[in-house]
Amino acid sequence: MLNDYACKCRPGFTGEFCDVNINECDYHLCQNGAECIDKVNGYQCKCKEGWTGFYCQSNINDCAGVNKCQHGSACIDLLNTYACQCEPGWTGRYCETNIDECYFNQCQNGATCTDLVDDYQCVCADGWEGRFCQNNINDCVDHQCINNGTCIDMTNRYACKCVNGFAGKHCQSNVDDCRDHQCQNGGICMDLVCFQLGSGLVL
Ligand SMILES: [Ca+2]
Ligand SMILES: [Ca+2]
Ligand SMILES: [Ca+2]
Repeated sequence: MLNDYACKCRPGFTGEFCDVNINECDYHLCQNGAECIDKVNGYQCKCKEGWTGFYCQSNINDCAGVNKCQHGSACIDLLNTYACQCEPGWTGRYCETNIDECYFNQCQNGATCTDLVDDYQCVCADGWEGRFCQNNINDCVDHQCINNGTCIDMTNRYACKCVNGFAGKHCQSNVDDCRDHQCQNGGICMDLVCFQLGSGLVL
């Protein structure tokens, strides 16, 4: 066969006259939804957002460089974004918000609540103590009830319950029990408390 010839194609072409650009995308290895772009003797993977690498096989580390995670939160790489894993007591996209633990507080007896990180503190009203101000302080510890008066604990104060014959805030007054006496027929009223104390007797 005279004048016959054959074409020896350059890589990437085929056909009797090398006029066919081989579509290497027919057997591409692009990953993760990447688009394949046919080239001469090769192809290129056009990655979807968040992927990188020749075959788009690598998830870009979106935590690298600057991330906005705050207050000690860990950065978690996601696809084309990231999330912040908050430490206890913080919330928000970037853990920027201090959770208000006072919203559901157990402070009692008129206490005010102070928000802390993952905690709160009850600031007790006068006369109360304890984690939640649940304890009525015993104001009788240093009471000044005298003359056998009984101390009664109240809120931020105490009262004295006096025995018969005494009165006053601290039972300090010896009442004149004869003031309205009903001794009749010449009977003489003796103020018993006064008499007993004066005579050295003790009830
Ligand atoms: Ca990523
Ligand atoms: Ca808080
Ligand atoms: Ca008290």
